[in-house]
Amino acid sequence: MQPIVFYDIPCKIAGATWSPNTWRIRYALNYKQLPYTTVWIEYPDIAALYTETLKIPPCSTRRDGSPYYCLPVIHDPNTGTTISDSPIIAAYLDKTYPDPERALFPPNTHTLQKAFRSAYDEITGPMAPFVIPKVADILRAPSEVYFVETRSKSFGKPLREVFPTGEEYTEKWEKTKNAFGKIDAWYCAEESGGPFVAGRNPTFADFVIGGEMQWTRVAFGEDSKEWKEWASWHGGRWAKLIEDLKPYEGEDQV
Ligand SMILES: N[C@@H](CCC(=O)N[C@@H](CS)C(=O)NCC(=O)O)C(=O)O
Repeated sequence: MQPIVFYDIPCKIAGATWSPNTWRIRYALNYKQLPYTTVWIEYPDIAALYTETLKIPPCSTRRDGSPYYCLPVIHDPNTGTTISDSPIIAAYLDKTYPDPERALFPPNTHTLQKAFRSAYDEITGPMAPFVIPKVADILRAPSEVYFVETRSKSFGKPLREVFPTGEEYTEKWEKTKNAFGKIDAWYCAEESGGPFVAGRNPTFADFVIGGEMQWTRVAFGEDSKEWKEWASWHGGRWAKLIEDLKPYEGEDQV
């Protein structure tokens, strides 16, 4: 099998990968033991990757109607397929390389996992003003400029002013902890038999949360006050999740 080409966004921390959405597919490729090589693309070059290099349609449409070009994207030279959007990529990998022992979507879980992602996204909003401003600090120069500009626009104020301070910090941090408390309560290891959402083996749902935990840890920094607290929440569930997914991190990092 020829290696799959996996497009990811670099950062300036040696050996670290940070993007929550690309982590989903990095984990998936490693879990399914599929060979791949990473091609690193800075944010401002993603649009040209779609329109000029790969000639594929945009991943989706932004609220203002403009095309949304984003990563992850994969090109599979074995089938000639080039696709974007992590759930679609994951479904493609399961279909093209079926392995019942390593299914991202075990039988009949597509709908449940879609509902899971939607509920997860609805609950975890409060983390955004803490994590997103920190991402700007870890990006390389061309991506940093793009990121600060686009995220300032979406927050409606300069990104440097988004990170909460004073009472707002305490209140929003508590909200973030409570949001993850709700997710923590979803897990029922006694019934499912394992550390993961569906039990003993990880599924795409775990790669969604695992990707966000990697994002959070790398953006805050391992030794930051924020990550140390976060890692201690809910019996250490979030740090343990990263640990449990370690076998699927792979070695192909910047
Ligand atoms: N629905 C997409 C979302 C991917 C996404 O938003 N990726 C971010 C990086 S984490 C991106 O490339 N953003 C491009 C931009 O902000 O211009 C997926 O699940 O793959």
